[in-house]
Amino acid sequence: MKREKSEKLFIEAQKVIPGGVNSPVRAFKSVNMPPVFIERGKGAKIYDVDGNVYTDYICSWGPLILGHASPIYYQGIQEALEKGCSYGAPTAIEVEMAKMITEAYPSMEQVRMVNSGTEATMSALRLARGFTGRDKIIKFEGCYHGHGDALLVKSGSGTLTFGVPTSAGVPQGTAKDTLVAVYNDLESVKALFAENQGEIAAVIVEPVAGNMGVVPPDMAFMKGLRELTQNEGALLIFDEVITGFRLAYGGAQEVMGITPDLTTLGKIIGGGMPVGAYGGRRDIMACIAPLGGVYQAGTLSGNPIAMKMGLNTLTYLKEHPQVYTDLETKAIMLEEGFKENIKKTGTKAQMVRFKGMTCFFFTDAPIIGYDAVMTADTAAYADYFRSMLDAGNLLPPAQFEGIFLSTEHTEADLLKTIADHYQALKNMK
Ligand code: KE4
Repeated sequence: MKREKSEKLFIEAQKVIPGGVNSPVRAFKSVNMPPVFIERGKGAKIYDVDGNVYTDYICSWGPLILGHASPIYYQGIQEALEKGCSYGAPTAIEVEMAKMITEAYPSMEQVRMVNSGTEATMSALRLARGFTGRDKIIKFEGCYHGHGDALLVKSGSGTLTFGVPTSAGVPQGTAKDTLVAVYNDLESVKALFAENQGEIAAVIVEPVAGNMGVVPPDMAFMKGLRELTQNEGALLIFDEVITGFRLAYGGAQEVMGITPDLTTLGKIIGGGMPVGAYGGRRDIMACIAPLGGVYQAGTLSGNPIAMKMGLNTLTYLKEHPQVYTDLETKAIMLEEGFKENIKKTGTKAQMVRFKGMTCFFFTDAPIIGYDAVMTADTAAYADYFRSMLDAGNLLPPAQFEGIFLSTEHTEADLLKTIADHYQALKNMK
């Protein structure tokens, strides 16, 4: 495939944007090629500026559960725009959105809209600290919760891909209050609580880890976290920015039957527009300004146009619950096809799945946590990525990211991807 226009754009972009991109994973650095620049998307297809078409398995990193440019997102947007696009004052649609979210997530008795998943997790941490009066937090190595200082410690996603799990620029004074445990290892959490008696405000966790590739949760671990935080007077924060409205309409907490104290959301709730949210128990949310002393604000929080696109998306998902069984069926099809290919080619790799979330790892170590993920052959992933791209499949350009599916991926799309996957593995032999 030729990609001259993308290559030219990338040269231009790098003159005025650091690394030529507005988010590091988009740079395709770990797959050793210049990034493709996108012209447009429709359904499960995405078109680059050179006219190449790909089946899209990034889906904007999760928001586009209904695929690209679905008319469902856009219902009533023209009318909304004609009334204006931002007021800096409350609007009825923000109340509608808050009702939609709190009804879908009973643990979220109240919710505050923000503009990204990062803002959601940053705010949830500040709230947990303000509510408990404690400074320390626990996160898990390889989990990514956005780029807030306190969370860029041994994190995942792009920080893992680029080898900066603990980012430069995070003051030691901040990082010292971020304790890091091992995902799926409850003992590692208990040890931190024992060493920091009465000092831990919260544990923040991705209920299904999606930022070191996909690492399924051990249910005893998840239930143990709930019990441990309860006993220790710390808050349990479920970061459902990926899993919210994707794993199920009610997210991982519905699937697992676990009630966190706070939840963070993003991605799908904006329908492709910049939206995040955090919320939880009423007594905790009562600490948030203007009610309480924990400050958090935002010029464009609850933006009426973003709310309309988000509300359109959530309304559709609420009215079409079969979306979730369909997504899981597609993920199973991909999983079975990829596993068949691994067997036929004898490739040292595996396909991991948790409901609709999947990831193809170039390692045969059992994917139970961070250490296993780190055995993956990222050079092999890069070769595989380029081969799949040339065959018309846009996969996440990094081993430590999950595959995202949408309602628009058809059986024919998946069958072709499975066939391309076989060819890619065979060519690597
Ligand atoms: P944003 O600030 O990017 O909207 O959300 C941060 C965030 C928080 N929590 C979880 C569990 C997340 O996965 C994310 C962001 N996810 C990455 C993809 N793995 C965003 C992609 C990017 O950084 O460009």
